[in-house]
Amino acid sequence: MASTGRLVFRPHQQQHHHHDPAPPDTPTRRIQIEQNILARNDALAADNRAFFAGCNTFALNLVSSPGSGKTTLLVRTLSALKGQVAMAVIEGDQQTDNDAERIRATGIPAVQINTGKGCHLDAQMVGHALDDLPPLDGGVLFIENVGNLVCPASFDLGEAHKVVILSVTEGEDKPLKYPDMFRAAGLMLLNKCDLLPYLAFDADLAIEYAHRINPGLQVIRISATSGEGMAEWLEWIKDGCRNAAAKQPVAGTNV
Ligand SMILES: Nc1nc2c(ncn2[C@@H]2O[C@H](COP(=O)(O)OP(=O)(O)O)[C@@H](O)[C@H]2O)c(=O)[nH]1
Ligand SMILES: [Mg+2]
Repeated sequence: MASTGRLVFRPHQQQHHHHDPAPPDTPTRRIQIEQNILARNDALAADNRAFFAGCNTFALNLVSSPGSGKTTLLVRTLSALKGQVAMAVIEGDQQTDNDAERIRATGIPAVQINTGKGCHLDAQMVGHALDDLPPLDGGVLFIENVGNLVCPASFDLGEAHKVVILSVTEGEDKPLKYPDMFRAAGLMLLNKCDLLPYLAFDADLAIEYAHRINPGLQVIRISATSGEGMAEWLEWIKDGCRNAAAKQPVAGTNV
């Protein structure tokens, strides 16, 4: 596994409601199974969070529809921060390790997780992937989730923040249609802003909708292509790394 850096999760290994084999599939039973899965995930996410705290790692869970520009933004971000901040990437997709290959081309280590039929990463998958990554003391771990605005909202991975990427080609009302995701996020990147002159997309309206769902949501207008907004995003990441480190007790002091 370490040799290819790619983890494949087959359905029989997954704790996922779509594959539960229990025969009496009543609504009550289904709710019970979902609650058990989420409780188990939350416990493993707490383990990941404790691990990140113990090694001063700022972990970000990047969530969006397919094609909003997560990997493109990541590649640009890694190239900009390389040499300043320790970084690694966990890539989630149903199939292929194309995105991990794109990340590795920057020289930053990446592990690909293939979820098979699964529509999201879970805390257990991320915990396994951490075994294949170098320590990142004071650095940042980017987790690119499976492209999907629904399921990843419910699964805590132990991250400091979910970062939701909405691109201007997707329609202003996505925050209203998929409120759980926008409620769960700490930052929204409004990507592909370079295309605004060619579209009827109303960026102010999209941001207003996002704030209707989550009034405290921070928003950065960005373009992975033109570089607009990149400086603000990079500062946000560096601030997060500093805060993650500041939360740690200083070694050798007894307060
Ligand atoms: N015009 C424009 N295209 C972008 C931008 N970011 C990504 N793309 C394009 O959007 C497509 C999907 O990008 P990708 O990074 O694979 O999206 P992902 O599925 O979210 O990882 C690619 O063709 C990118 O070149 C951007 O800021 N502006
Ligand atoms: Mg991608």
